[in-house]
Amino acid sequence: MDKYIESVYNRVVEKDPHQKIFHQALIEVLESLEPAIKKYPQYKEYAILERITEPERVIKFRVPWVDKDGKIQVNRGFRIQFNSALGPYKGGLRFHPTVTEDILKFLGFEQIFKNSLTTLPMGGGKGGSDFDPKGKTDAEVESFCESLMFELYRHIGQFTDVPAGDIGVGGREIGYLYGAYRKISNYHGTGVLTGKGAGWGGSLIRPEATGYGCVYFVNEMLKTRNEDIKGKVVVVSGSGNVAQYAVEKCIDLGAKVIAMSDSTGWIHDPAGIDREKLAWILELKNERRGRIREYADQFKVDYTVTAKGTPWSLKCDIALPCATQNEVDAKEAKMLVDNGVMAVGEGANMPTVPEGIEIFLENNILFAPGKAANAGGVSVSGLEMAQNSQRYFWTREEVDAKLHQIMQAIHANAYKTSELFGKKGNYMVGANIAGFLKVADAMIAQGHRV
Ligand code: NDP
Ligand code: 2IT
Repeated sequence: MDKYIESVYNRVVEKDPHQKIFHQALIEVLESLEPAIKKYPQYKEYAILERITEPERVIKFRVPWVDKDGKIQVNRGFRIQFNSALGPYKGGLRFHPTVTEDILKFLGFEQIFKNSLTTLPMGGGKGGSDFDPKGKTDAEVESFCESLMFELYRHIGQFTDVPAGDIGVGGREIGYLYGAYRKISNYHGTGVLTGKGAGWGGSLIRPEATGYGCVYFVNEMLKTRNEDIKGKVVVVSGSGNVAQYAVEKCIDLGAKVIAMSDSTGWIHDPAGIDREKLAWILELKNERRGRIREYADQFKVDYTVTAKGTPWSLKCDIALPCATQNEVDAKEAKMLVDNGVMAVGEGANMPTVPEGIEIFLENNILFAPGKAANAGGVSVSGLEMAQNSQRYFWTREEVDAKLHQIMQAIHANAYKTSELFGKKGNYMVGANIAGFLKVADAMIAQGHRV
């Protein structure tokens, strides 16, 4: 590794030695920036890497709330305001028991480059809590969201920081958060959160955007090899927001999805998940908040618990990991390659371990890194902000067309940049460098204090 890049990496590790997931995200980006740092010495001169790896602000706070038995519970809330060179901090909130400052720094760091790629004016941030919404009543979730907002409200705003959803935060949570924000501030600031309901300032297609965008990106990659997603066999992990709409778009474009999962296990439906079965899954997951195992009982297909393997053992043309970080290990990447996978599109953030990415790249698999492939979600969040600013809304068709256009632009930019820096077709290098250049140039232009 380049000495300068190594010194930046070591400095971060020495300061926060326990933030392993953040270090993983960092090394992936830093290593691929090497040709850009060599070509443009000004980035070293202006200490861009030293600055960009340090969040502008980390907010950490107590969130007390009342459970269904009237007992007071305490969780921890966070907001990492990582970089605002391109616009207000923008990024989701994650509610999951594994949430720590480490996880949110990884996600916030990735978000800087992802948001830069979208072409829209958004900085990077991320937040959330170790609160576990699973098994909680609506009233408990409401109590928690309200308490979180009692602190968060003073740090956010349409020109400051605009949170949205991520794991464990969907339409229900955004509703409670937005209600609390309005009540506290006496301000109908629709641009303060995205992922709102379509009737009160939300954008059409925002729920679908990440999944749809991921499939649009994969299809663009396939085109470079004169292929098309139509007729392809697809394996999807997860069964939450991103997975659900990735499956829907696959069905729309004529592909066959044979598997989905949750953290306890996965189903294998060789006949393919059709529209009717997908509607059943949406009701199961979004209304009844049940487990994917119930699909196996309902449609008489195989179900395997996670402890006994993952859907990556299935033969498929396309793999879409849409659950969480590090869910595809090196062994599983090898299995996918051996079984003939053609393309991998990361709907989730950093779902493939570094050795897994190496295996895909060595084998010339079309590999779309999360910060490019899943940028459709935050892109439509940006479009939601644009609509809010206009006090207006666009039709489904208009938003979907803009989303499609943005995903094509991200693909073209990542591809062109990979070629420019001598790694043609390596979308990881292309996306990292393309995302970085815009932010780095903005930081230089705005002076050494940003
Ligand atoms: P959801 O909460 O809607 O769904 C998450 C899914 O992943 C569930 O099926 C969940 O299973 C599974 N999952 C979560 N944690 C784990 C784990 N530790 N091990 C195995 N499975 C797990 O979240 P989203 O669909 O919104 O997010 C999925 C991924 O996509 C995340 O990486 C997120 O950062 C990323 N993303 C999301 C965007 C969005 O707009 N929502 C935008 C861009 C990226 P279970 O129910 O059992 O927990
Ligand atoms: O990881 C992500 O890009 C998101 N969770 C969506 C962020 C957003 O602001 O819409």
